[in-house]
Amino acid sequence: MEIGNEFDIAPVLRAWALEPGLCEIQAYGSGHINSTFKVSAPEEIFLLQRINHHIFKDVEKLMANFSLTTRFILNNAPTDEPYPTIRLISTSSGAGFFRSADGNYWRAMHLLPGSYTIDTARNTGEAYESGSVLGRFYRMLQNFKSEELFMTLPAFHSLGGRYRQFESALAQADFERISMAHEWIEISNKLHATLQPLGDKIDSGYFPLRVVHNDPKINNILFDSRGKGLCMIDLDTVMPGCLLHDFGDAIRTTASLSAEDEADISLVNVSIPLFEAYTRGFTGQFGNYLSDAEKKHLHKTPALMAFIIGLRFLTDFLNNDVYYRVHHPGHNLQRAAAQLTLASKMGESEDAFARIIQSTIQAGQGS
Ligand code: GN1
Ligand code: MG
Repeated sequence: MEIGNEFDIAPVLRAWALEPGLCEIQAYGSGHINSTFKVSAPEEIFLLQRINHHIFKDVEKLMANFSLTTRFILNNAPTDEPYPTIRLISTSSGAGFFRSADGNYWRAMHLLPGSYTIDTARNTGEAYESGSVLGRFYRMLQNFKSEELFMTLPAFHSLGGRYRQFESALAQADFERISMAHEWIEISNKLHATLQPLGDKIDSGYFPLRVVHNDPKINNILFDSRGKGLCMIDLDTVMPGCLLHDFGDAIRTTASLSAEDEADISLVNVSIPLFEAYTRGFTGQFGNYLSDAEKKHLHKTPALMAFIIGLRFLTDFLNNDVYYRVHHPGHNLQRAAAQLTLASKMGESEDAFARIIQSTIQAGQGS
């Protein structure tokens, strides 16, 4: 990717007192919203990220959430259990981010040497580590007061809200896009009817309000060079919310055998061994803190989250791709098809999920 064509990077590097001619820049990661670059500067290799302020409309508040949570973790992580959360690099004037003359917002973060991310779990060890990292992240933030955080994206995972956005996209979409998406619109309506009771229960405030990540998909877990899970990354959506959304989102990406945008939907399937490993890792760290209501509903959340994400991709397709970065025409529809297929498969697996959750928690494999 030619960064120079998209953004004027030189003033950004200078804000960190770097000489642009001495830095090598490469596109990094697979996020759909922000733009991330790996910068190899003479003294350090680090990450530079453009925050998408069309989506994160209040960057000051987003950065305040980021600083509050990472500072809390750094100050409170037990010494016998280090949790190396991501850390910001201040600009040379001491600010947490830089606003360039073209109106873009940038921040820099340390890159832990040798660390890496993955887009799908390649074995049960990686799934276990991923679950364990999410559980540790929650424990690190257990005593953090959620009222201190700004609600930067209100109703982020509200099924009711997302369904209304889908309905209004459908009401104004092009005829051509509606006919291309026809099958997936029908499937969405059926999935909505099945999943609405759980969505409404969450939206009604039935479950505990906690500090949650809101985007704990597998590529937001950082691993060290030996394959050990280190920490959660991409903290932009950390807000007060419902743990069930996180568990479901993690499972939709960790216990699925295919990519989020798998083009061949016959390959979209659920892996029970990967589910079991993730759940063991997660409950091992956080099983003792789950409420009874949470325990009773965890098994239904992978279908719910695959549906919510699939519906959002479909909505964006109907809106002519204004939200997620797409890599080819029809990409959002392809993503929607994969996630809506996955939602059905996750739903078919929920009895197996329930048994595994119950036995994992009962075995107390965790605490
Ligand atoms: C977006 O940008 P990225 O890839 O971290 C989205 C998440 C979705 C995810 C689907 C702010 O996250 O909610 O789950 O795509 N983030 C936002 O992969 O909408
Ligand atoms: Mg994200």
